[in-house]
Amino acid sequence: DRSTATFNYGTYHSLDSIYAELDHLASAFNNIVRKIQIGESYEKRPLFVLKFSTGGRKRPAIWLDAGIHSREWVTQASAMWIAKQIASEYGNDPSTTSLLNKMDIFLLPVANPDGYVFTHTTNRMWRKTRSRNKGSLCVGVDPNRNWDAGFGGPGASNNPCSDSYRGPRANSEVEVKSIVDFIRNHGNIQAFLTLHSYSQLLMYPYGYKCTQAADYDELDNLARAAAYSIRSIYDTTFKVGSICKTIYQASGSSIDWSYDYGIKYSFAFELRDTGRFGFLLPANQIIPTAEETWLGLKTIMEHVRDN
Ligand code: ING
Ligand code: ZN
Repeated sequence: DRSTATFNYGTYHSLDSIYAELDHLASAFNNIVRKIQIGESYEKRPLFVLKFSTGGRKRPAIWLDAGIHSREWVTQASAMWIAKQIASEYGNDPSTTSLLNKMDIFLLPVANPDGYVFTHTTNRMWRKTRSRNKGSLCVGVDPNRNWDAGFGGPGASNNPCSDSYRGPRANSEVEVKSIVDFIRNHGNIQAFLTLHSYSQLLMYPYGYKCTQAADYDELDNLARAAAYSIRSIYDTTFKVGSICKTIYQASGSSIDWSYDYGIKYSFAFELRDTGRFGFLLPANQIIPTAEETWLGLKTIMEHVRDN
Protein backbone atom coordinates (compact mmCIF):
# COMPACT_ATOMS: atom_id res chain seq x y z
CA ASP A 1 0.00 0.00 0.00
CA ARG A 2 1.60 3.17 -1.31
CA SER A 3 -0.03 5.33 1.33
CA THR A 4 1.82 3.60 4.16
CA ALA A 5 4.94 2.19 2.47
CA THR A 6 7.98 4.43 2.09
CA PHE A 7 8.95 5.68 -1.35
CA ASN A 8 12.07 3.99 -2.73
CA TYR A 9 14.17 6.77 -4.27
CA GLY A 10 16.42 4.21 -5.94
CA THR A 11 13.83 2.86 -8.35
CA TYR A 12 11.61 4.14 -11.16
CA HIS A 13 7.98 4.88 -10.35
CA SER A 14 4.59 5.33 -11.97
CA LEU A 15 3.08 8.82 -12.13
CA ASP A 16 0.59 7.90 -9.40
CA SER A 17 3.37 6.80 -7.09
CA ILE A 18 5.34 10.02 -7.74
CA TYR A 19 2.24 12.15 -7.15
CA ALA A 20 1.55 10.30 -3.89
CA GLU A 21 5.11 11.03 -2.76
CA LEU A 22 4.64 14.76 -3.47
CA ASP A 23 1.82 14.76 -0.92
CA HIS A 24 3.95 12.80 1.53
CA LEU A 25 6.82 15.32 1.19
CA ALA A 26 4.46 18.24 1.63
CA SER A 27 3.14 16.75 4.87
CA ALA A 28 6.43 15.36 6.24
CA PHE A 29 8.17 18.74 5.68
CA ASN A 30 5.18 21.03 6.07
CA ASN A 31 7.42 23.77 7.52
CA ILE A 32 9.01 24.44 4.12
CA VAL A 33 7.28 22.38 1.39
CA ARG A 34 3.95 23.10 -0.28
CA LYS A 35 2.38 21.44 -3.32
CA ILE A 36 0.99 23.81 -5.95
CA GLN A 37 -0.90 22.97 -9.14
CA ILE A 38 0.23 25.20 -12.03
CA GLY A 39 -2.09 23.78 -14.68
CA GLU A 40 -3.12 20.55 -16.33
CA SER A 41 -1.80 18.53 -19.23
CA TYR A 42 -3.50 17.91 -22.59
CA GLU A 43 -5.01 14.70 -21.13
CA LYS A 44 -6.07 16.64 -18.01
CA ARG A 45 -3.50 15.40 -15.53
CA PRO A 46 -2.41 17.96 -12.93
CA LEU A 47 0.96 19.69 -13.26
CA PHE A 48 2.32 19.73 -9.71
CA VAL A 49 5.11 21.96 -8.42
CA LEU A 50 6.75 21.73 -5.01
CA LYS A 51 7.41 25.13 -3.48
CA PHE A 52 10.25 25.27 -0.97
CA SER A 53 9.96 28.41 1.08
CA THR A 54 10.73 29.67 4.56
CA GLY A 55 8.42 32.68 4.31
CA GLY A 56 8.22 36.16 2.83
CA ARG A 57 6.19 36.96 -0.24
CA LYS A 58 7.40 36.67 -3.83
CA ARG A 59 10.96 36.15 -2.72
CA PRO A 60 13.54 35.84 -5.49
CA ALA A 61 13.18 32.29 -6.70
CA ILE A 62 14.76 29.43 -8.60
CA TRP A 63 12.82 27.34 -11.12
CA LEU A 64 13.76 23.69 -11.71
CA ASP A 65 11.91 21.26 -13.98
CA ALA A 66 12.43 17.64 -15.03
CA GLY A 67 10.79 15.21 -17.39
CA ILE A 68 9.73 17.63 -20.11
CA HIS A 69 10.83 14.72 -22.34
CA SER A 70 9.01 11.73 -20.93
CA ARG A 71 11.49 8.96 -21.75
CA GLU A 72 14.29 10.66 -19.80
CA TRP A 73 13.35 8.74 -16.66
CA VAL A 74 16.43 9.52 -14.62
CA THR A 75 15.40 13.19 -14.62
CA GLN A 76 12.01 12.74 -12.93
CA ALA A 77 13.60 10.25 -10.50
CA SER A 78 16.49 12.61 -9.71
CA ALA A 79 14.08 15.51 -9.20
CA MET A 80 12.26 13.47 -6.55
CA TRP A 81 15.49 12.62 -4.72
CA ILE A 82 16.53 16.30 -4.92
CA ALA A 83 13.18 17.38 -3.49
CA LYS A 84 13.68 15.19 -0.44
CA GLN A 85 17.30 16.35 -0.19
CA ILE A 86 16.41 20.06 -0.22
CA ALA A 87 13.82 19.51 2.50
CA SER A 88 16.21 17.39 4.58
CA GLU A 89 19.13 19.83 4.25
CA TYR A 90 17.20 22.85 5.49
CA GLY A 91 18.38 23.53 9.04
CA ASN A 92 21.21 21.00 8.69
CA ASP A 93 23.29 22.11 5.71
CA PRO A 94 24.53 25.73 5.97
CA SER A 95 24.47 26.34 2.20
CA THR A 96 20.91 25.13 1.63
CA THR A 97 19.75 26.84 4.80
CA SER A 98 21.12 30.24 3.78
CA LEU A 99 19.72 29.77 0.26
CA LEU A 100 16.23 29.08 1.57
CA ASN A 101 16.45 31.93 4.05
CA LYS A 102 16.73 34.28 1.07
CA MET A 103 15.10 32.53 -1.90
CA ASP A 104 12.32 30.10 -2.80
CA ILE A 105 12.71 27.06 -5.02
CA PHE A 106 9.97 25.82 -7.37
CA LEU A 107 10.40 22.22 -8.56
CA LEU A 108 8.27 20.60 -11.29
CA PRO A 109 9.34 16.93 -11.27
CA VAL A 110 7.12 15.70 -14.12
CA ALA A 111 6.69 18.44 -16.71
CA ASN A 112 5.12 16.06 -19.26
CA PRO A 113 2.86 13.68 -17.31
CA ASP A 114 0.91 12.41 -20.36
CA GLY A 115 4.13 11.37 -22.05
CA TYR A 116 5.40 9.82 -18.82
CA VAL A 117 2.29 7.64 -18.45
CA PHE A 118 2.62 6.66 -22.14
CA THR A 119 6.25 5.54 -21.56
CA HIS A 120 4.95 3.22 -18.83
CA THR A 121 1.93 1.83 -20.68
CA THR A 122 2.76 1.78 -24.38
CA ASN A 123 6.08 3.08 -25.68
CA ARG A 124 9.10 3.44 -23.39
CA MET A 125 10.83 5.68 -25.96
CA TRP A 126 8.09 8.36 -26.17
CA ARG A 127 9.57 11.89 -25.97
CA LYS A 128 6.81 14.34 -26.91
CA THR A 129 3.51 15.49 -25.47
CA ARG A 130 0.34 13.51 -26.33
CA SER A 131 -1.63 16.28 -28.05
CA ARG A 132 -3.51 15.52 -31.26
CA ASN A 133 -2.20 17.18 -34.42
CA LYS A 134 -4.77 18.60 -36.84
CA GLY A 135 -4.51 16.94 -40.24
CA SER A 136 -2.10 14.22 -39.13
CA LEU A 137 -2.37 10.78 -37.56
CA CYS A 138 0.91 11.41 -35.73
CA VAL A 139 0.60 12.45 -32.09
CA GLY A 140 2.51 14.93 -29.97
CA VAL A 141 4.74 17.98 -30.04
CA ASP A 142 8.32 18.27 -28.82
CA PRO A 143 7.83 20.46 -25.73
CA ASN A 144 11.44 21.61 -25.95
CA ARG A 145 10.90 23.11 -29.43
CA ASN A 146 7.61 24.82 -28.58
CA TRP A 147 8.83 27.87 -26.61
CA ASP A 148 8.71 31.39 -27.99
CA ALA A 149 12.43 31.72 -28.73
CA GLY A 150 13.42 31.57 -32.38
CA PHE A 151 10.29 29.46 -32.81
CA GLY A 152 10.13 27.86 -36.25
CA GLY A 153 13.82 28.41 -36.95
CA PRO A 154 16.51 25.81 -37.63
CA GLY A 155 16.81 22.82 -35.32
CA ALA A 156 13.14 21.88 -35.09
CA SER A 157 10.78 20.08 -37.42
CA ASN A 158 7.50 21.20 -38.99
CA ASN A 159 6.51 17.54 -39.47
CA PRO A 160 4.04 16.26 -36.83
CA CYS A 161 5.53 12.79 -37.21
CA SER A 162 8.99 13.98 -36.13
CA ASP A 163 10.26 13.58 -32.59
CA SER A 164 11.35 17.23 -32.73
CA TYR A 165 8.03 18.59 -34.08
CA ARG A 166 7.77 22.21 -32.93
CA GLY A 167 3.96 22.35 -32.92
CA PRO A 168 1.58 24.65 -34.83
CA ARG A 169 2.65 27.76 -32.88
CA ALA A 170 4.77 28.79 -29.90
CA ASN A 171 3.18 27.78 -26.56
CA SER A 172 0.64 25.54 -28.31
CA GLU A 173 1.35 22.87 -25.69
CA VAL A 174 -0.53 23.48 -22.47
CA GLU A 175 2.38 21.99 -20.51
CA VAL A 176 4.67 24.72 -21.92
CA LYS A 177 2.08 27.50 -21.60
CA SER A 178 1.44 26.59 -17.96
CA ILE A 179 5.12 27.08 -17.10
CA VAL A 180 5.35 30.32 -19.09
CA ASP A 181 2.27 31.71 -17.31
CA PHE A 182 3.64 30.69 -13.93
CA ILE A 183 7.04 32.32 -14.55
CA ARG A 184 5.50 35.53 -15.93
CA ASN A 185 2.97 35.73 -13.15
CA HIS A 186 5.57 35.15 -10.45
CA GLY A 187 7.74 38.01 -11.70
CA ASN A 188 10.84 37.33 -9.61
CA ILE A 189 12.43 34.14 -10.98
CA GLN A 190 16.22 34.53 -10.99
CA ALA A 191 17.28 31.15 -12.36
CA PHE A 192 15.66 28.70 -14.80
CA LEU A 193 17.12 25.19 -14.62
CA THR A 194 15.93 22.17 -16.60
CA LEU A 195 16.90 18.51 -16.46
CA HIS A 196 17.26 16.27 -19.53
CA SER A 197 19.13 13.05 -20.21
CA TYR A 198 21.39 11.72 -21.56
CA SER A 199 24.91 12.93 -22.62
CA GLN A 200 26.46 14.52 -19.47
CA LEU A 201 26.35 18.14 -20.60
CA LEU A 202 25.75 21.44 -18.88
CA MET A 203 24.51 24.01 -21.37
CA TYR A 204 23.49 27.66 -21.49
CA PRO A 205 21.94 29.79 -24.29
CA TYR A 206 21.78 29.98 -27.18
CA GLY A 207 20.39 27.08 -29.15
CA TYR A 208 18.30 28.92 -31.75
CA LYS A 209 21.36 30.84 -32.86
CA CYS A 210 25.06 30.19 -32.60
CA THR A 211 26.15 33.62 -31.38
CA GLN A 212 27.34 34.18 -27.80
CA ALA A 213 24.93 35.28 -25.11
CA ALA A 214 25.60 38.71 -23.54
CA ASP A 215 26.47 36.98 -20.25
CA TYR A 216 28.68 34.37 -21.88
CA ASP A 217 31.71 34.81 -19.58
CA GLU A 218 29.72 34.59 -16.36
CA LEU A 219 27.57 31.69 -17.58
CA ASP A 220 30.55 29.74 -18.88
CA ASN A 221 32.55 30.22 -15.67
CA LEU A 222 29.57 29.25 -13.53
CA ALA A 223 28.84 26.17 -15.65
CA ARG A 224 32.49 25.10 -15.34
CA ALA A 225 32.33 25.50 -11.57
CA ALA A 226 29.14 23.41 -11.48
CA ALA A 227 30.71 20.70 -13.66
CA TYR A 228 33.66 20.64 -11.26
CA SER A 229 31.25 20.07 -8.36
CA ILE A 230 29.47 17.31 -10.28
CA ARG A 231 32.78 15.57 -10.90
CA SER A 232 33.84 15.75 -7.24
CA ILE A 233 31.74 12.83 -6.02
CA TYR A 234 31.83 10.01 -8.62
CA ASP A 235 34.28 11.44 -11.18
CA THR A 236 31.47 11.92 -13.71
CA THR A 237 32.59 14.37 -16.40
CA PHE A 238 30.21 16.94 -17.89
CA LYS A 239 30.99 18.94 -21.01
CA VAL A 240 30.13 22.64 -20.80
CA GLY A 241 29.07 25.14 -23.46
CA SER A 242 26.25 26.82 -25.32
CA ILE A 243 23.50 24.57 -26.70
CA CYS A 244 24.49 25.32 -30.28
CA LYS A 245 28.21 24.71 -29.78
CA THR A 246 27.76 21.69 -27.52
CA ILE A 247 25.14 19.57 -29.28
CA TYR A 248 23.25 21.13 -32.15
CA GLN A 249 21.20 24.11 -33.18
CA ALA A 250 17.77 23.80 -31.54
CA SER A 251 15.05 26.45 -31.77
CA GLY A 252 12.17 26.96 -29.35
CA SER A 253 13.86 25.53 -26.26
CA SER A 254 12.94 26.51 -22.73
CA ILE A 255 16.22 28.04 -21.59
CA ASP A 256 16.47 30.25 -24.67
CA TRP A 257 13.00 31.60 -23.86
CA SER A 258 13.82 32.11 -20.17
CA TYR A 259 17.12 33.82 -20.97
CA ASP A 260 15.59 36.20 -23.51
CA TYR A 261 12.76 36.83 -21.05
CA GLY A 262 15.40 38.18 -18.66
CA ILE A 263 16.34 35.22 -16.47
CA LYS A 264 20.13 35.37 -16.70
CA TYR A 265 20.87 32.08 -14.99
CA SER A 266 19.29 29.72 -17.52
CA PHE A 267 20.89 26.27 -17.76
CA ALA A 268 20.02 22.85 -19.20
CA PHE A 269 21.56 19.71 -17.73
CA GLU A 270 21.89 16.47 -19.68
CA LEU A 271 22.35 13.82 -16.99
CA ARG A 272 23.93 10.35 -17.23
CA ASP A 273 25.09 8.49 -19.14
CA THR A 274 26.99 9.02 -22.41
CA GLY A 275 25.15 6.32 -24.33
CA ARG A 276 25.89 2.89 -22.91
CA PHE A 277 22.39 2.65 -21.44
CA GLY A 278 21.06 6.00 -22.65
CA PHE A 279 17.43 6.58 -21.65
CA LEU A 280 17.33 3.08 -20.07
CA LEU A 281 19.72 4.00 -17.26
CA PRO A 282 19.71 1.19 -14.64
CA ALA A 283 17.89 2.10 -11.45
CA ASN A 284 21.03 1.58 -9.36
CA GLN A 285 22.39 4.77 -10.97
CA ILE A 286 19.44 6.97 -9.95
CA ILE A 287 20.75 8.03 -6.55
CA PRO A 288 24.38 8.58 -7.68
CA THR A 289 23.06 10.63 -10.62
CA ALA A 290 20.82 12.67 -8.33
CA GLU A 291 23.64 13.22 -5.82
CA GLU A 292 26.09 14.58 -8.38
CA THR A 293 23.39 16.65 -10.09
CA TRP A 294 22.41 18.21 -6.79
CA LEU A 295 26.04 19.27 -6.18
CA GLY A 296 26.08 20.99 -9.58
CA LEU A 297 22.72 22.63 -8.93
CA LYS A 298 23.93 23.84 -5.55
CA THR A 299 26.96 25.55 -7.08
CA ILE A 300 24.63 27.43 -9.43
CA MET A 301 22.11 28.24 -6.70
CA GLU A 302 24.83 29.59 -4.38
CA HIS A 303 26.01 31.91 -7.14
CA VAL A 304 22.46 33.10 -7.79
CA ARG A 305 21.97 33.67 -4.06
CA ASP A 306 25.17 35.75 -3.81
CA ASN A 307 24.74 37.81 -6.99
N1 ING B 1 18.31 16.86 -25.63
C1 ING B 1 17.87 18.21 -25.67
C2 ING B 1 16.84 18.40 -26.78
O1 ING B 1 15.82 19.02 -26.49
C3 ING B 1 18.64 20.53 -25.58
C4 ING B 1 19.01 19.14 -25.84
C5 ING B 1 18.60 20.99 -24.30
C6 ING B 1 18.30 21.36 -26.62
C7 ING B 1 18.27 22.31 -24.05
C8 ING B 1 17.97 22.67 -26.38
C9 ING B 1 17.96 23.14 -25.08
O2 ING B 1 17.05 17.95 -27.89
C10 ING B 1 17.53 15.86 -25.24
N2 ING B 1 18.09 14.64 -25.07
O3 ING B 1 16.37 16.03 -25.05
ZN1 ZN C 1 15.33 15.94 -23.34
